[in-house]
Amino acid sequence: MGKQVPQEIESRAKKLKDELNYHVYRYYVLDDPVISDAEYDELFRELLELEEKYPELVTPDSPTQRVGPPPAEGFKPVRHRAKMLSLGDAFGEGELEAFGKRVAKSLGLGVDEIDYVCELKMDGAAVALTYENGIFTVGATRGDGEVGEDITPNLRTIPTVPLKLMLEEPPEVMEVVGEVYMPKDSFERLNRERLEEGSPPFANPRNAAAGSLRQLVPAVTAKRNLSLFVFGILYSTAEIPPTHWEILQTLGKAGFKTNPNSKVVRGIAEASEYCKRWQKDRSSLPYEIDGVVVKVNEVTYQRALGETSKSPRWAIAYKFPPEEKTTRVVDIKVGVGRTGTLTPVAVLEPVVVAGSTITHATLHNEDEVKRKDVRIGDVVLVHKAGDVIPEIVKVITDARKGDERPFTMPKKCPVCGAEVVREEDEVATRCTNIACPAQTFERIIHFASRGAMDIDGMGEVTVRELLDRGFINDVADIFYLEPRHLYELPGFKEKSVQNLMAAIEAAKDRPLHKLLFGLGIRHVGSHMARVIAANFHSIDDLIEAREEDLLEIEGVGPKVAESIYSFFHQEENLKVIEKLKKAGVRTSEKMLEEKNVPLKGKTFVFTGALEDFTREEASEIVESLGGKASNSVSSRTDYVVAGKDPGGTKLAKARELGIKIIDEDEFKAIIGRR
Ligand code: 3B8
Repeated sequence: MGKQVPQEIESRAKKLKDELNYHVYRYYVLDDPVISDAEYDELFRELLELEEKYPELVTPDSPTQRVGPPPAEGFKPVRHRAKMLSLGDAFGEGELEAFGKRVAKSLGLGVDEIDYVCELKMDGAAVALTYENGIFTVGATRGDGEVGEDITPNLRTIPTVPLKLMLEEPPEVMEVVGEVYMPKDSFERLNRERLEEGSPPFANPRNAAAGSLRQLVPAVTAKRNLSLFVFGILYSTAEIPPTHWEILQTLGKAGFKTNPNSKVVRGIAEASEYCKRWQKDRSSLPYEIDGVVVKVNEVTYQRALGETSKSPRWAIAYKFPPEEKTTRVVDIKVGVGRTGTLTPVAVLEPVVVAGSTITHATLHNEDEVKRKDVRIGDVVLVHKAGDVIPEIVKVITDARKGDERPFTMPKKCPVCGAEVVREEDEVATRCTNIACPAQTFERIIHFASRGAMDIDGMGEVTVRELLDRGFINDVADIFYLEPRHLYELPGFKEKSVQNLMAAIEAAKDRPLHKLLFGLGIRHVGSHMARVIAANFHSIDDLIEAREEDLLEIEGVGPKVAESIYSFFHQEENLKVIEKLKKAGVRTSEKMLEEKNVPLKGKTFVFTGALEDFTREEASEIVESLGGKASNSVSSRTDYVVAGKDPGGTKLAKARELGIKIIDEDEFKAIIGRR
């Protein structure tokens, strides 16, 4: 310890911290400062000086800590205390009404007897903030809903993130959820600056907010003018108020900024009015919104309604209809996906739609191009809904000059030159070459992606380089890479090689559903992969499965069953799976290993004759359940199983050591065979 901190200095520092935090709150949360910037600066400098002299005074809730040191190494994973679900969407009034009916029906109430809270849906980055005894300790991104990234130092820089809750008796632990956003004007300024310095601009304020939160240097985040609206309590050791509205009030009292436009309404009709109003007025707001969130107000009703695996049943996101703009089709190119599907893509003159710059629009397939009659050179109306891929709504045929060129699907794969086919009753045109580099590339990218095996550093560029050098040809080859391979890639040095090797090693232990999703089986998305993994606990079981077995799973239809079955009956795929196993990639559920070892650490000794098993069989059963069978009684023995005519010495020894003696029936109960 350094110098002893004099009592009066310590209390002065505490007073300064509380006062400064209060003024940040007045300025940023209430937008109603009570002192001048100069006065604030003076108090801040005084605190800074005290902390320099007595470093013990630096506490996590000190306003001087808003720009602290960067995270030690990248962003660590943080598990949320409850799953951060995402909202189901309602497009249009009809779907909102349907939501209202579902809610009313489930609760056994009339549609007009339910109160809802309507909130503007911020188009930012969702975060979760943990407060322990009122002090901000951990802040994380949403991640996959269960595990996010630790971005605490960056969140600290946001003035509307309270470092200390303004509550008399803060809960022991509270995890609060909200949305970090960048105001429109800050976004525009940032992009102007980026263009000037030659950096690529952010496509929209949401990307700018998310990108700013993932900065490795908190001082950069601090300059981005981010803000936070909170909208819920994910977890608390304290009692939660009985309505969502009161939750918002409580959060406000604790020092958080909540959206001032939130409103309690009665019945879905009023909620619908609120949605319409903000759909019309959204451009008057200083930040981007992409809809309205409608939430059942009563917490007891929320609990009664519950949630699906993805979304709460008590809330819905009313999505605004997307903005539309016209632009010109410069070219129509053809991409090849991981299943070999040829997809026509319109190359557009860049245009800003709903805050994003759009340069491409998918045309899905040959029929779609024909149906819409999109030609190269056409003026088209493009539409972009939230974060989905931009689409061409229609061609402005009046704008045609006559020199527009129709599109024809190529007869050869644009990547490998192999024949392409289009099956009778299918819309997709496919490349026939299963070794087509485009497919291999896309498959590997998908396998390594965040939602799948999450191999950090296995991006497009790296995969391309590895493929070009012949270091990998399929997804399993990733696990056979050695540092010497990586050193050959441009830009790879000791640190990056180490990081990628470590990321690959870590990927060997992903849950089964991630592997299943990563394999890229047609019709098996990440949700379906979870469903399948929950029912078949290993790849081996899946290989053995018949289509009928798969069809027994709820949610699995003939299309999925057929696809899974045929995937696991293709020679190439089985070879890849074999290679994955050999490399030590986990192909079964970890749970399985734990579930099936109820006798782990338990030692059995048998004496006398058992009626239903030979001693050999009994020992095998014990071992199959993770236990041990021994021939002699010792202090490490857990059970002595006494059959007919037991030998005297084993029993005597057991009694002497106080070891439990059981009969055959009790043994059968333990092994679950009764
Ligand atoms: C439940 C409630 C997700 C959300 C929610 O402004 C849930 O409430 C959610 F599972 O994502 N972007 C909001 C916003 C987002 C959500 C929310 N409320 N105001 C937002």
